[in-house]
Amino acid sequence: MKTKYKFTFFTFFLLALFSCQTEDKMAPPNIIFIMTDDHSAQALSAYGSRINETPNLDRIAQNGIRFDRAYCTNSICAPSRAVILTGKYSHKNGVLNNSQTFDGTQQTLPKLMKEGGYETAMIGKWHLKSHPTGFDYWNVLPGQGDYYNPKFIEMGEYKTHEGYVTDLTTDFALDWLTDRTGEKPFFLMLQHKAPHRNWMPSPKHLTLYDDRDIPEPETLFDDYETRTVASKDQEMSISDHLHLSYDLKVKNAPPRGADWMNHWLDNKLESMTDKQRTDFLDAYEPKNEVFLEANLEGKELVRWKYQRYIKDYLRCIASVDENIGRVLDYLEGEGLSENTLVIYTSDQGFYLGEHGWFDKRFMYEESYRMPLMVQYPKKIKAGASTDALVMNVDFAATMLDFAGLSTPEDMQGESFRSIAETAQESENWREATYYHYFEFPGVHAVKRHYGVRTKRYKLMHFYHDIDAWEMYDLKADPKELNNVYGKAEYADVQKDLEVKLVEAQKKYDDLPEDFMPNLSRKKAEHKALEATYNFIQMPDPKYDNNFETQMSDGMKWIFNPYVSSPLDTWLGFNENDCEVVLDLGKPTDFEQIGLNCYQNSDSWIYYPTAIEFSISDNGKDFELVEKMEIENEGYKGGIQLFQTSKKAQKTRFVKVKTSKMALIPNGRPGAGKKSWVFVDEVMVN
Ligand code: SGN
Ligand code: CA
Repeated sequence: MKTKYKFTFFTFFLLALFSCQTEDKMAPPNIIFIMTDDHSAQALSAYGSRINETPNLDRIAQNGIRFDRAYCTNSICAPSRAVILTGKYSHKNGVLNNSQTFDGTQQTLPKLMKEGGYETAMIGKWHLKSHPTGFDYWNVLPGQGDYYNPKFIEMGEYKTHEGYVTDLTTDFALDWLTDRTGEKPFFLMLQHKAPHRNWMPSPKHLTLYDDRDIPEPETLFDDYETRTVASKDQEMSISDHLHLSYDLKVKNAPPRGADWMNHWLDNKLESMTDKQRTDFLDAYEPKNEVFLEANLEGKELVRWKYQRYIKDYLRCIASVDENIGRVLDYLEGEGLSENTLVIYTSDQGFYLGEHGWFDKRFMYEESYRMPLMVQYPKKIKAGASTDALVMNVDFAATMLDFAGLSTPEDMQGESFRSIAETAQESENWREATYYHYFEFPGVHAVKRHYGVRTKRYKLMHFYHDIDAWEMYDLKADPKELNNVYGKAEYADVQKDLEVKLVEAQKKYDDLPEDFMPNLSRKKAEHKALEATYNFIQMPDPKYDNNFETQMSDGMKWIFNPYVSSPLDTWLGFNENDCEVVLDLGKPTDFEQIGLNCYQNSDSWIYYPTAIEFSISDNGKDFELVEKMEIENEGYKGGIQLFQTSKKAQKTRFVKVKTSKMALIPNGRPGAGKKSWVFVDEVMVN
């Protein structure tokens, strides 16, 4: 009797275990990770938006769980993407700012998914410069991508598509989902460019909101009292930094011609079909005429700019909402919903006029916080929400966990699967998030800073060219208008946050003083450090940056803390090509010669189209080592060292000559004008 009972129980136990395992083994969830660009939680009705409705996106929260305290670790595009792909902070994955190239050879989430048996795809905005790795299929926008008739790079091949970017991105995703064999579970990263600056709505939504005013945020006219200089010195204010033509679509905003940014909108219009352009101008021009006529000033002008900005931003979101509705409908129609984990998020938050701003970067709530909604009907209860502190660095571990795959030791994020499934956090879940923003000097002039946030408080340290602290009691002051750092009544809280900050920096191995020198004055080692040199063609005096030493002083970094503008660390060539001869002083063994170049195609700075590297014993008769042709993939920004192939050789003189792009091509900022080549440092190794 006893034996029989034992046997039955044991069999039952085994069977249960077996069926459990086979169920999980046989049906790991499909995963769709949907990420928009710059979509703030304030513009989602699931988060109680005062300014718009997002019925389709809200479905995800209604079907699943809404995270109310999800945060990014570095509030800017490429870095956030790199964090999500690697499950590691910026200082570990190598993308500290938007100008760095992602090293696609490192361990990433898609690679682990693929190894774990998933069919993987990446469609939409990528923005990491190097081509995607770890995906069975990829079709991505080059750089930021265009709203109208965008180019995509499909598995390495450039193709231009007629249409609107949010529709096209969705079409490509649905095509991929439809064409799969279905033998494996899928992992799809679907990443929309919208609603990124310059906020160009689809033809369908051009006049949406024309019949109403959008409510203004309470802090539109913030005076930054009690805050440090960091919030006063930024360059992302609605009043001063939104461009009337490019950002706000006032085609004939004065002064025409004098302001080169006017060309940006012209270029965008030029790239449209006739029908698209007519619809676009018909929507804006009558309103623009009224605006120009009114000659607004002061607060009235700011209010007008806010309305134009926010309406265009929300119009872009309306298209995202409809298109994600298509994806959810597809899943439902195909019976895939039940076993598909759908995650909706954005790379960070965004200012929708709060503090008088647009853009992101600061650790203040509006740009620090990410929307995050997750549905997976099989495991996640509908209509749940949580205030657990989660971060984008946790996403990779969480998705692996849902997929039943293990998380590598060196990933820094932690899985929040059980929080998603139960809406409860365990006792030892984190008490504080950790943040670190690096891109300064840089566009929008937001100072470098790091900080911690608990459920109630936030401590921030701005560093680099300042040393300034801010602290907020988010319960008493959710809009972060009252900096309480150093206030006696908060002394204990401050002490506690300071301890948490040190702990976090230790835990994530992020010690600001460790990497600062790398970004600044660390000398590169190479064999031309002592070289003298002569320019055969001279740099343009507009950027007079030490012609005598710049090319061989071992300094080749863009982010130089001792200068105000990043361009000040480069030599610029506009009329001429860069042509320079270096004398190494004596015959020198070398394997490679290289030239470090900078590109920022928004500022008319392009990589050369070719570079010739030559050598000589006497400084007169030069022999060509290599002529390097440079194919420019997608333009935009970056720093690259162009080097000859490795080969043991000897020389005393080295000549480097670039071939510049003649005129900037149509469709690019500054089209038809001369381009610049920016170089810093000839490297001999
Ligand atoms: C561009 C934008 C900036 C924006 C950065 C970074 N200017 O430079 O406003 O902050 O991208 O955005 S624009 O005139 O080109 O639109 S990010 O999403 O890539 O981080
Ligand atoms: Ca972004």
